[in-house]
Amino acid sequence: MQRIVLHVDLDSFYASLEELRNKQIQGKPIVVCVFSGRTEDSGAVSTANYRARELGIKAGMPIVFAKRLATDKDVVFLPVDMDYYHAVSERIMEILEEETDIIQQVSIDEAYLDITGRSSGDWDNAQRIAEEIKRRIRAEEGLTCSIGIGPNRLLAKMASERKKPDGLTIVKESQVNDFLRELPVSDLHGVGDKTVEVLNELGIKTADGLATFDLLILVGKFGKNRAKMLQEKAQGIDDTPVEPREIQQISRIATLKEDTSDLETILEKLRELSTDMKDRIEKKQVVFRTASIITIDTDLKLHTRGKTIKPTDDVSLLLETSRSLLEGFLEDNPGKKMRRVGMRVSNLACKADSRNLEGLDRYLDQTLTRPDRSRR
Ligand code: DGT
Ligand code: CA
Repeated sequence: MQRIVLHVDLDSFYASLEELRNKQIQGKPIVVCVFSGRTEDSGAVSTANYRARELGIKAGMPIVFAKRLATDKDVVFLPVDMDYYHAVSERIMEILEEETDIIQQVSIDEAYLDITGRSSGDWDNAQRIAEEIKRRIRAEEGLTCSIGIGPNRLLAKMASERKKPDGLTIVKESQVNDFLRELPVSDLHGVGDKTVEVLNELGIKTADGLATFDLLILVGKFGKNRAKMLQEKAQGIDDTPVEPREIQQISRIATLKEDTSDLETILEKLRELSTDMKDRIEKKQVVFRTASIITIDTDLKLHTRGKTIKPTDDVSLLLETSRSLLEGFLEDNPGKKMRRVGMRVSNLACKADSRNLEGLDRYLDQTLTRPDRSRR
């Protein structure tokens, strides 16, 4: 069957998320920064939305430079809020998980999906899957993404970069040569600036130029393995499998009907979420050792509190722990109203392996409670 891989990449991720939660900055150029705190503007740009990119502002640039480019323009500079980005990222990955059997998340906003089985190796089916993913991410999270589809990871990744933002690019097996023909070597995924410099010195500018170049000369410059790898890339060859990583945590979060600090109202919402959590815990065949609550207050600040318990897959224990964590949180934050609440299990282990964990726990319990005979 034709192998089909899909690469999903969210558009200007952090900046889009900032825009999403604050109506007042919608439509403006937005720059999200990591402020190092040494001086007011020391630090670097983490990302810029596409309007800010039009001004020349981009990731990695010192904030001072970006501010110079923004002079006299209505540009919004904001600090990163990683908790918020991770919470949304997790939900997006869950959407992707539901749309495929094999997924490998490679960064906070990027994942490869092997959809060979789902699409039955058919490109039209693959396109429909990609359209459904785009539709869901937009409907459920209000975000756009760019998707590339190809016969392997390398081509899927390069296809997703071809049209951004909100793109969908398909490179079928039969279109690979056309796709690569005039592609600058700098656009080959995994080929860095230094390599590009050496290739340019050799007069190699495009992927097809690289693919047909004398291998012996390349070996002389880069060594055997790297030279071979470069020529394979230039031909769009890549056998790397999409390898699912072990999931680290499972969480659910939802918006309350109205902002509240009432324990029972919040618990009611958590009970609702727990049915979904139960399904996922069963589906993933895991036990958890840490139970947490997540709350987002009316200032959109995210708070989490967690507790380590004995390995279990019992959601009623999660609810019980959530209640006590929530009681403590509300006590420490009197009058603070919540907008969104959620729960999370982490410290996961495979159910199949959990017997060993339980055994270990029992062993530790016994050793800790057993009287110390040596002193008698
Ligand atoms: P895109 O994909 O070109 O539409 O734009 P982004 O912003 O999604 O860029 P991407 O996919 O390379 O990276 C995803 C997020 O990772 C991005 O929103 C912010 C963060 N990030 C990217 N590059 C840097 C960087 O150089 N420094 C820091 N601190 N964060 C970065
Ligand atoms: Ca991105």
